[in-house]
Amino acid sequence: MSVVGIDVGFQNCYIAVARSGGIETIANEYSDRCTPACVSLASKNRIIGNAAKSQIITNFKNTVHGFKKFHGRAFDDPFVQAEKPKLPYSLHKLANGSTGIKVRYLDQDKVFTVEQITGMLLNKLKETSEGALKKPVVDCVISVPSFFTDAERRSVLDASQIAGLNCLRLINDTTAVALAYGIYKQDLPTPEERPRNVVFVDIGHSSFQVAITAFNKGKLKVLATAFDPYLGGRNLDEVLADYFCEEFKGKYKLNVRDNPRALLRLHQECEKLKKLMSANSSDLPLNIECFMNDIDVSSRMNRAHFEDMSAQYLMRVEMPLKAVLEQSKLSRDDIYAVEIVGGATRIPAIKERISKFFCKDVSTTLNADEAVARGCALQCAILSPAFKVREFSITDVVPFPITLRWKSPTEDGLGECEVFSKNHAAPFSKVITFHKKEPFELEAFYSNPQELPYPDHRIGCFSVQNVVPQPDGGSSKVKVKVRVNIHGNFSVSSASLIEKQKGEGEDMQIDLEPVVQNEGRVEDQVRIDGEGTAGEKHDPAAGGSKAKVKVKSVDLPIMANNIRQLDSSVLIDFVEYERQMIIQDKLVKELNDAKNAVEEYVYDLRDKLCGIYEKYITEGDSSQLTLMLEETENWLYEDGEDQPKQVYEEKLERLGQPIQDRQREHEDRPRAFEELGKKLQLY
Ligand code: ATP
Ligand code: K
Ligand code: MG
Repeated sequence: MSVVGIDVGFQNCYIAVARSGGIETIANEYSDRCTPACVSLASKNRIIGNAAKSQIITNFKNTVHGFKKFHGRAFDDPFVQAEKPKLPYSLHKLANGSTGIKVRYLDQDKVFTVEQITGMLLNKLKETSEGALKKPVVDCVISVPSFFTDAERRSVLDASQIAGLNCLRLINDTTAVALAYGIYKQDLPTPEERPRNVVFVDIGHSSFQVAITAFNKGKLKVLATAFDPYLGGRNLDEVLADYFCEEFKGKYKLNVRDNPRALLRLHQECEKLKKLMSANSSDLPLNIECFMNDIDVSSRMNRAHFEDMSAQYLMRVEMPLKAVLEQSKLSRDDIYAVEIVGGATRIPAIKERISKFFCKDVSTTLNADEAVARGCALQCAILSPAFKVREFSITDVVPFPITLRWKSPTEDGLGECEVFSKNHAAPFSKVITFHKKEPFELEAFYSNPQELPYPDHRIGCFSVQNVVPQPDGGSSKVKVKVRVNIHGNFSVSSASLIEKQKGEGEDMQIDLEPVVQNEGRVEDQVRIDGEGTAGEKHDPAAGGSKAKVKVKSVDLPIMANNIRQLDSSVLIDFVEYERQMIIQDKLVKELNDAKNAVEEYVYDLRDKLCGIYEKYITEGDSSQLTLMLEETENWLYEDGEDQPKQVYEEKLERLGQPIQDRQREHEDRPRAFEELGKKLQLY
């Protein structure tokens, strides 16, 4: 079993694994621990991660980045529509209304779903971790923003399945950070003592999240979360880019906005400049050669000016901090530390504002880039039976309250009940009792549409089937279990009908109204810690009546409708399609390797002919060989540009032949030849 944690950022992804005695952030094939969230589609293959990032400019129409927040969103979603004009690639409305990404792939127009694109990225990260662990990777934990709604979470889970991953938990970014912070702390208060309250702030490229977490020995409990889902480092890149666009319009008469390639380059340069300004308050240059219409552009910027222009964004830093503190009902004095992570917390003006709000220096004891991935890996280790970690319990919160609604014989014909209040503990299950004579529907939705960073507050519809009246014609007691699971997804997870046995009934009052035993009755709350114990029910109400009356419980089927998730048949097709694309990529890689081997051989032998082989080869032979190498090189750029793998392999063999022949002729087999012989055997 693999223990892998994946931080899928809007811009940057990190992987941490559990390996001999610890959690380790691992590097990819470029020796880079950061893998850009970037997927480039080409005429023969896909290019993902670091190599894709370098395609952003050259193949901008088919290089997909900045797609994380399209998960679970319709094409007509206001957020998607607002992003669309800023993207260098095209979006496309899919038949089911969701957001598709339109690119050229294998010389054809192709529309991918966002689940497929993230699936590609996750597959790349999976391969990287397999390379590091030297074994297949299936189980993992993946991070999501704490403000992701049901639909967005389901969409990320679908993506993980497309990549062949088994996601044990979608964990909120800030919860992962809290785990990475707390699990190794030796000096946490005992469970009887007052907890240690720590604030975690994560500001990345696209969003701002904050959580207040209470720690005691062996456990962490998230008290509250808050966010600005639309505030991150990228807003500040845009501020700079907007400024320079205007400046270049006047100074160089350049309309940068009309040139996607130039605009992308400007954005990249602005991001570099922004990072430089974090460490340097003096005037800094911006120079881009051959920027547009063969013109070199240059300008200057400094921190004070930058902060001035960014005021509208910097102003927003305080709001989530205020919200989280209020919700937690703590005062500033109750806060032990404010830990900051995420790239954008390196910006001095942002750091200052956080520090000023809490009247405390911010702490940077965690690795700002890797803490989320490390927390994910720790959570994976905790959930994995194959791995031993210290006991640590994690209680997260429900960020947006959830309400159930049903038809009822009341005045307005509807009954409703908020089943999960804001910041309710999660994962969690509750049992609700209804009195019904026939099958009924429960509609689930987020209670406060106005606070939701998502345009549709509906979660789904759950119909409880096979409900029948009691033999005497009265209503049956139906116990329904609602649940926010380990991924933060809501469902009506089970239902059962309580059949009264003989010996009671007539004298019992039948309530025609659906009765909801809500939160007020603590004994009806059932805490579920993991997926495995879902079947367990602790219901003293039923237990109490059992003493007097015999009851039999019959499980009822539940049909879930309008849940925003890929159909299982579609998912199966996507899994298969991903597999085909992996094979295609592998074939292209092998082909490229075979071609590169010929090229390398040419360069290598040419070097050696004027080097170590010089004294063993006659001048005639040498010039004959040199000619042959030259011919091969030309061939590689012309007819040999695009050949099947076999052609390159044969070519390499033929190239090696004359050397092998000479080698055989040579009596005392000098070492150089022996080495060469060995090398040739490799092919
Ligand atoms: P998200 O969390 O929104 O999904 P992410 O996880 O990909 O995004 P991070 O890797 O945490 O984001 O942060 C990336 C952002 O941080 C970028 O906007 C980057 O420019 C910015 N950043 C990184 N280092 C610095 C720095 N030294 N100064 C200013 N900004 C920085
Ligand atoms: K990240
Ligand atoms: Mg992040």
